[in-house]
Amino acid sequence: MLIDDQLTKKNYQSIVVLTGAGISAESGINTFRAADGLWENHRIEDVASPQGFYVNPDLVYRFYNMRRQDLLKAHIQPNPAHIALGDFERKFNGELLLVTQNIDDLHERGGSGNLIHMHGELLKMRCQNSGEVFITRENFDQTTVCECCRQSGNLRPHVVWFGEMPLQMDVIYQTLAQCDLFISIGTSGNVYPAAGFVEQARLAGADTVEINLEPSAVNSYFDWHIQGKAGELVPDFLTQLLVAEST
Ligand code: BV8
Repeated sequence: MLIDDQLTKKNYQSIVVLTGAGISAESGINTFRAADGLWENHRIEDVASPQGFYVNPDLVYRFYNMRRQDLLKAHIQPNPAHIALGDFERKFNGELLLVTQNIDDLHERGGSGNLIHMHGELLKMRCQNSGEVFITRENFDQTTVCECCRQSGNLRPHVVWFGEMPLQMDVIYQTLAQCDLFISIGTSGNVYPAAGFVEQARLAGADTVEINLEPSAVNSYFDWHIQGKAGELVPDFLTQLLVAEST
């Protein structure tokens, strides 16, 4: 895979990587907007909004319990793109922040550490009364008792729904404001504020690269485009970046 030699000539010091559902597709996790996407079985507002949770909490608990049990199946493993990002984080001499829209744990299992789950995490639940967050690999619902309040009915998925504030936005915006390379991998660019990060990076003077199966909705904001599967493209791309950094 050729990448523009200009891109690898620079000695980048601060890289922000944004990932979306496309980076987990080759691990067997459905993307949202593909024909067999998650949303196809449900209207977004019914399963990924506070209103949907209020109207039909059981449907929403079931939706996330099903996705959690799917994620924990033995065949769902980090793919070469996740692993390459984990390796890159260890070998890159500059600063690297990985921001993911995904709520799976494949980046952690692929070795990434400096990671922000801006839309929350499937393997966590939150008490709406105390705000405390708990790790969970089990199903839970409104009958589940939280450890903090010792009563049922307070627990919800620790996931950011539409209309809710994504997590750690201050850190993300601060990092974007001083990055010199922004790499977007496997996202359709439909959901904000994540889809607007490329503009923030451009304002900071960063070079911008999109690695995606097809042009995203914000494709025109990127300097470079590498089209194809993340699992096939990301390892080579990051290797070439490291080689350029070391020369
Ligand atoms: C907020 C957790 C205020 C839940 C998710 C108009 C303008 C601006 C904003 C809005 C607007 N109208 C409404 C809004 C707000 C709304 C929004 O953006 N709506 C959209 C629908 C228009 N956003 C919000 O409500 C957000 N909050 O705005 O708060 C605010 C504003 C500014 C600053 C601070 C606060 C909260 C949104 C979070 C919603 N929660 N996830 C869950 O997972 O159940 S969103 C969910 O969907 C994902 O997290 C992800 O973000 C999104 C799916 O997007 P992708 O990851 O891109 O996945 P998709 O399937 O779409 O695309 C996959 C891509 O991969 C495709 O392009 C495909 O070609 C490619 N691909 C496939 N296979 C591969 C591949 N690429 C490479 N390799 C492969 N193998």
